[in-house]
Amino acid sequence: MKLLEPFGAEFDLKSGVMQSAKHLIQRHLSDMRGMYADVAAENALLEANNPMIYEVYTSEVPEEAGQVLYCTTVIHPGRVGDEYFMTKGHFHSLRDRGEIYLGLSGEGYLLLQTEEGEPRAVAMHPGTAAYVPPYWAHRTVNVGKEPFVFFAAWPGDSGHDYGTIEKMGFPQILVSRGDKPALVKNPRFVSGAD
Ligand code: S6P
Ligand code: ZN
Repeated sequence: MKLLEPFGAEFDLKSGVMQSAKHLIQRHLSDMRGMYADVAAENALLEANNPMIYEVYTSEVPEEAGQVLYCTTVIHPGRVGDEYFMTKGHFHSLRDRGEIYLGLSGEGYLLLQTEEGEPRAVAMHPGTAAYVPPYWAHRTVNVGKEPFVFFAAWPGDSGHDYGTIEKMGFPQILVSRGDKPALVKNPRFVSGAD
């Protein structure tokens, strides 16, 4: 067995920038078509400037059982219509793999759901360790005016299932009501149990 060398990776606690990042993933609105509730607002933004919604700095750890993967995610501030910018969201391919998030800067929410569409929401601030238990799909949302930045760590063999969320959406969405975040029913949600 070949041992992996221990190492320290530097990253900026406010911006989330990881110096040694293996990849920088940048997701624009066009990468998540159909995920926001307001179709007209989505189309208008796509035509106007197709904004960058979020960025992920990924580690160089191999995606194997026994390893612990980590990354930082930066969700930019903004909205599609009333709905705040968010990540695509996913289940882990191996459903019994959990995850831990640590809020670094900005204000956000972790939205979760079970396979049956049971929803939960956890507010995240700098210093919040938000726990994603096994079997819960997860998506993060920036409800503030600054970038929302968090660190994540999860088992190396988890994998990502985006397809199920592309079909279902999440039962709840976060929208701006009087400049404050409000959790409301997602009109486009398709229950997995149906
Ligand atoms: C990975 C973990 C996060 C997300 C990242 C982007 O298991 O949950 O690192 O990958 O926040 O979100 P998404 O839904 O596009 O992967
Ligand atoms: Zn995950």
